[in-house]
Amino acid sequence: MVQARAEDPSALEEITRRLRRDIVTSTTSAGSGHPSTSLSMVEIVTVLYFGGVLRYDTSAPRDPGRDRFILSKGHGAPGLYAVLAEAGYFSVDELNTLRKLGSPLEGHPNMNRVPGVEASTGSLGQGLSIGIGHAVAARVDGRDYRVYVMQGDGETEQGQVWEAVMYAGNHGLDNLTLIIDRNGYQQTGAVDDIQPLDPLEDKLRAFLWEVRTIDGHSLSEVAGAFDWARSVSGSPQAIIANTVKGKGVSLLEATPGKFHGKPLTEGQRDDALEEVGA
Ligand SMILES: Cc1ncc(C[n+]2csc(CCOP(=O)(O)OP(=O)(O)O)c2C)c(N)n1
Ligand SMILES: [Mg+2]
Repeated sequence: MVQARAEDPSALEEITRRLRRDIVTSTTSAGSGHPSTSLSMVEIVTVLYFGGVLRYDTSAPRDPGRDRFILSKGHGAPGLYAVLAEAGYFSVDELNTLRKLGSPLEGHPNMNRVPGVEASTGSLGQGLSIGIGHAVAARVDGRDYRVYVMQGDGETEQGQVWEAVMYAGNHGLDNLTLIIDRNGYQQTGAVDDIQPLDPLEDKLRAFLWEVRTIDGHSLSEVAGAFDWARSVSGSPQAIIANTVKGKGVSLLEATPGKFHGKPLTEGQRDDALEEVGA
């Protein structure tokens, strides 16, 4: 089992550039998919897989002692695939088969076809419940693995999420960390215009969670939040990561409400790749 840790921050930054490149390239090549959703989570998955957080073994993806990362916002699949390829679960070349007929890299992650995918997600609101299953199983089996779940802020409106939040708090699941990718937008507009979440920290605390809010694009803040999460005992932890939908590609950042689920054209992709600088 490895716990990959890049030697210095610039190595992590270099990984974020490659992941952004792969997200943009694979979705344009597919002609569909969710680049803006994937771009907001890049620093978080980079630190999870390369900042010494997750314990995993690409040659034994189902090792019972591994830590679990569940992408509940399954439409962020291009971002998940990019980091799994970077980690070595499969080749980076395969990313360009995204959404193509016969490819295991479906529009939403399929745990039965892609090594490293922990849960088949895409129907929003389910990942935290699945994560709770793993967290409880760790207790029952006497294992020390940890479970990380990432969900969207729009997704956080779902009823099932709050039932799961209540359960995890009541059971003090301290091996469970929820990351909320708070990029401010859902499919049809701004979260604050549709179903505001605030006071989000207070709500989670009322359900007996420990909570921390961070800048989800600061590699050091993300790393610090995971250090903190592992130090908490007796309660599940929520990391509210303030992010920018489409981060790193100015066209997407400027129009987050319009670009949900839309890939860049080839011309826009070329500009984006220059901007990303991978
Ligand atoms: C149960 C369910 N309802 C609706 C959808 C359609 N849908 C796909 S993405 C999305 C918006 C999600 O927004 P958010 O959770 O904020 O994720 P972001 O793309 O901003 O990271 C919706 C409504 C879905 N996938 N599942
Ligand atoms: Mg969102």
